[in-house]
Amino acid sequence: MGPPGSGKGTVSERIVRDFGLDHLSSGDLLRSHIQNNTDIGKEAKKYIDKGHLVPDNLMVDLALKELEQRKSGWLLDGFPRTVSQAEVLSQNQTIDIVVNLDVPFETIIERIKQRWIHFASGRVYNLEFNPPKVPGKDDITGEPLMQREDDKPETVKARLQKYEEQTKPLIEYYSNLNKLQSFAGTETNVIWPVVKKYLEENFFKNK
Ligand code: G5P
Ligand code: MG
Repeated sequence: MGPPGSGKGTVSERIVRDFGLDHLSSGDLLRSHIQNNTDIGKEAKKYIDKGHLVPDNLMVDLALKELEQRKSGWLLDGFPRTVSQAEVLSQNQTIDIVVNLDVPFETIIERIKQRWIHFASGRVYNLEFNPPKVPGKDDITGEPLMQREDDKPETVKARLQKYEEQTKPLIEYYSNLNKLQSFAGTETNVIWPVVKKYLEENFFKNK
């Protein structure tokens, strides 16, 4: 977990690369529903475009259904995002470790301006930090990159505010359960080796 733009997607890609977990990003899942114009996508879009969270019941049903299809070893990115989502999740699944990315809002606002994504896969680029090999094109498929609708400065402001109000309480929730480890910093390349070492020593060593 972590605020919008803190690097959840970027760090998740590295965890998947190095540890081979199955990555489920709630944002990517919602965006694929929007792109396919499903009923869930139409409903979710109303909230996402304003920078609000989609309602808990919609999100929980969607995420739990996805997890049931995945046998073992998954990594959640962006879910749960409210205490009520976390409570339902814990009734259905076991969480081993919660990684919290603690990145200042000023850093996030600058990063998001430069973000481009490959919609179909969720691969994330940044014109400064990890630019695509060919400008405007996805490295793997060569398909065009896009900017997210909710990355407009006004919407980013709303997302950060919703994070403060609705998601930050989860830090205490998982801390009280002794599951949370926070990693503070402004650069993913500095945070990542520390996250990796922590996961190796505290989780994957016994797997
Ligand atoms: P999402 O899609 O989960 P957010 O807002 O939580 O959206 P986001 O924006 O996807 O999170 P991130 O994954 O944390 O950000 O960050 P990232 O994409 O890896 O990195 C951000 C940018 O910074 C990228 O361009 C990356 O390349 C760059 N970058 C990374 N590290 C560095 C660095 O060190 N330096 C620099 N310069 N750049 C760097 O959710 C979207 C919406 O869906 C709904 C909500 O409406 C939400 O707003 N939603 C939910 N609603 C209810 N409940 C849930 N559980 C929901 N999940 C999603
Ligand atoms: Mg993301």
